[in-house]
Amino acid sequence: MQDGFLTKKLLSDFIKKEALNSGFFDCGISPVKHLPYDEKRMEMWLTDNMNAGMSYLERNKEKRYNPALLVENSKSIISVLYSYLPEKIIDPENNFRISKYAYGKDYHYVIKDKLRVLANEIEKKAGKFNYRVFVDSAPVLDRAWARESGLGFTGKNTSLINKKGGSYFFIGHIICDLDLDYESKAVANSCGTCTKCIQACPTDALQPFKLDANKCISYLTIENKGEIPNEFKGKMNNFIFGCDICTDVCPWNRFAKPTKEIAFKPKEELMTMRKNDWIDLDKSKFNKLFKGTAFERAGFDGLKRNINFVKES
Ligand code: B12
Ligand code: SF4
Ligand code: SF4
Repeated sequence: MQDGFLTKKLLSDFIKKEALNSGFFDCGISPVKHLPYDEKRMEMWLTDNMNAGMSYLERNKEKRYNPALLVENSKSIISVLYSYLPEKIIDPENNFRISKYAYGKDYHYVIKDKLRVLANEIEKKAGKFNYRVFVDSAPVLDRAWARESGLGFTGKNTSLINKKGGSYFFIGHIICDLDLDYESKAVANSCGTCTKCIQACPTDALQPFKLDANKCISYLTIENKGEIPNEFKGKMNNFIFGCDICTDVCPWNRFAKPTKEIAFKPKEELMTMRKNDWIDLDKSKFNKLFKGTAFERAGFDGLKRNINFVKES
C-alpha cells in the first residue's frame, strides 16, 4: 500500500475524505520535519516571558520542535479541524460570559475519540501502522502543524484562520509512520490591513502576531493559579472563563459554521444561568454542571475567584 506516488496519493485522499466523514471540516497532511521559523518564534515568546505562569511550555522542547521524538519512525502529521462554534449563544443579558469553546464536554476527550475512530478507518485501508493522536495533549505546535498542512494562516490575533471556516475550531493531529502525499499549499496571510482584533482586545494583550498571556483574559481566568491583578478591574468584559473577543471580531469568522457535535452542546441549566446563579454556585452544583468539561481546568476555586473579581469590577 505504501509504494509509489499514486498509492500514497490514493491513501492520502482516502484519509482526507474519512476525516470529513468523521465530522472534521478540513484535513491536511505534512511531512514530519523540523520547523526552524516556529522554533525561533516560540523561543522569542518564551524569552519575553509571554507564557506568564505556563511553565509547562518551557519543558520538553526537544519533542516540541521535533515530532519524530513523539512517535517512533514517524513520517507524517495528519492535521484536522473541528468546529466548536455553538448554534445558540448563552444570553449575555444580566449575565457573566464564558468562552464558546467551553460550553460542552472537554474537547480533549471528544476530539481524541474522533481521532481514534479516524485512525481505525485508516488502519482498515492501510493495514497496521504506528501512530499517536494529539489534541493540545502533548508538546506539539498545534497551530504551526495545521498551518504547514495548508489548513490556514496565522492571524494577527495569533489564531490559525481557515478561509472556509474561520477560527472557532480545535486542532487535532495523528502523527504516524505512514508515508503520505504532501501536496498541501501554504495559505498566504490574509489579514490585510485589518487590525480589529488588536483594537478590540480590552487588556492590550495583542500586538500583531504576538499575544502576551500575562494580560490575556483567557490565561487570567483559566491557567492562572494566583490572584487576578487589580490592573484588570473593569477590563474583563464580564468574562469569567476564557475570552472570545479577538475571535468574535475577526471578519473571517463570518465563514464559521456551527458545530454539529452533540457533546459540545451546553446543558440546559447552563443556558439558563444568570449572574446571581453564578454568584450562588456552590461546589456540589459545580461538580454536577461541569464534570468532564474544560471548567475542571480552573476548578471550583478558580471559577469562584473569577466571578468575585468580575462582579466587583
Ligand atoms: C498556551 C495556549 C494558550 C495561551 C496562549 C495563547 C497564545 N496565543 O500563545 C492562552 C491561555 C492565552 C490561550 C488562549 C486561547 N486558546 Co489556546 N492554546 C495554547 C497551547 C497549549 C499552546 C500555544 C503556544 O504554543 N503558544 C506559544 C505561541 C508562540 O505559539 P502559537 O500561538 O501556537 O504560534 C505558533 C505559530 O503560529 C507560529 N507563529 C506565531 N506567530 C506567527 C506569525 C507568522 C506571520 C507566522 C507565519 C507564524 C507565526 O509560531 C508559533 C510557534 O510555532 C495550544 C495547544 C498547542 N499544543 O499548541 C492551544 C491553542 C493554541 N488554543 C486554542 C484556543 C481555541 C484558544 C482560545 C480561542 C480559547 C478561548 N476562547 O479562551 C484562546 C485564543 C487566544 C488567542 N488569541 O490566542 C486552539 C487554537 C485554535 C485556532 N484556531 O488557532 C489551540 C491550538 C488548542 C487546540 N489544539 O485546538 N491558549
Ligand atoms: S482572548 Fe481576549 S484578552 Fe486574550 S488576546 Fe484575545 S481579546 Fe485579548
Ligand atoms: S481580526 Fe483582522 S487582523 Fe485580526 S486576525 Fe482577524 S483578519 Fe487578522
